[in-house]
Amino acid sequence: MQILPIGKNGRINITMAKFRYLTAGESHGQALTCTIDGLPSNMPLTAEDIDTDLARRQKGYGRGGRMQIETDKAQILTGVRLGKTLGSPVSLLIKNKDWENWEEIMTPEPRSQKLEISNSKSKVVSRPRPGHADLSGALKYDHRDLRNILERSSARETAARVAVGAIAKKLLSEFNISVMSYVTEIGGAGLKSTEHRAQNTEFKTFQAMARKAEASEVRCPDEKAEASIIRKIKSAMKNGDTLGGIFEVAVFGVPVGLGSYSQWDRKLEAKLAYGIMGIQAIKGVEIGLGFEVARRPGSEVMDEIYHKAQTKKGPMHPAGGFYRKTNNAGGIEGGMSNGMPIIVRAAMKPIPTLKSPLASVDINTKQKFKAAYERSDACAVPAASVIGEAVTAITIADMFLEKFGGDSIQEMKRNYEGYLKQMREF
Ligand code: EPS
Repeated sequence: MQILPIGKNGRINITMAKFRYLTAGESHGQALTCTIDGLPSNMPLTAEDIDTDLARRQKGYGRGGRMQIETDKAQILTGVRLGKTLGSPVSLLIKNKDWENWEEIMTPEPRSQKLEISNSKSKVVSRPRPGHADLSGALKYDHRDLRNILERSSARETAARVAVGAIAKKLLSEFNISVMSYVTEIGGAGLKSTEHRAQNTEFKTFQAMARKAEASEVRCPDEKAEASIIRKIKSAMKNGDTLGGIFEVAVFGVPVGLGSYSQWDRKLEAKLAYGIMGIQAIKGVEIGLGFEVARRPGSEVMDEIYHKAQTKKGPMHPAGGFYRKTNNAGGIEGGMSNGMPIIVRAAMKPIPTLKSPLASVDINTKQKFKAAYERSDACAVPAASVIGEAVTAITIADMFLEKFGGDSIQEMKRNYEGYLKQMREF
């Protein structure tokens, strides 16, 4: 880990991520791009590894017309040669097919007075949508056209984040760590009881749920729940309304000891919540049993500790043979992974772009109006679940690099094996 020194301006030290990335791009601009720094060399990586997740993010019942236009594909621009990472920054390009319909409006070129086009044709937006970044963004950045805000605050940006997440997953897969997700609720319908709560510790159970989710139009692993969710979305669409929901991400194979109890900004829950809360429209995060811990006595919350002796020749156990029969902690105790599956749950609010718009005020005339409506999705919770996987994978990859980081994948594997040996001999 690198520490930024205290600057003359008195800023405090902050820990710097090992896996760093930035995304760029507007929703109807030419393309999305991202740059990733901190990947080891010699890691196999192809565009197909990324495109699979890009396609998964585009699916879901309740998506609007835009997804009929786009077929997201990543072009690897830098940092990879002959199918393997070089150890240099990896940068990606994802083209917006819709750009050709927006070129005149979104062009970076200055527009000459002569060619000035009318407000309706230039798609100037002056009626902010309640719940969107429109109004606060316009006031903050001093824009009179809300398009200058909504183009970047749009969830289109998450395509780039999913691409970064696919690379993080690829790195984790080198260490047999897998990330999966499914939707539990949409608009109040779905798996509401504790049956979906991640107290189960079995990889196979989660894998079966994730497989079912993959085949579901709303990424829900339960057929009855899926049907009730689809009914809800249909009715919301009919009413010109939108719906939010809840998804759960599970990570398997994480060794003991990612994160640390020693400082607030090194705690694994804190890092995971930071990543998840950074997704557009997310309003809540839970780890493991989540808010339910507040309703139960300690005896029904803590996961009791057991041990199974390890044979010297047997497979290395990530927690030296220590295990739990329950996983209320969601795989994290004291800010550190404990060897059990990591379970993160998140709540997404409904999309603020409503076909039956809500009350708003025109920023120019200050008159009451109905908010602007732009083509949008009625529900994007299934997509959010794939984005949740991506940001969770990025956080785990970052913490993994912090603990086992090396310049090459071979060096990381040596470091990791040494740690597993330490666990076995503990
Ligand atoms: C979005 C509005 C819609 C969504 C978009 C997010 O786009 P458009 O305005 O082009 O119809 O489809 O999501 C994506 C483009 C995507 O790739 O997920 C918004 O306002 O946030």
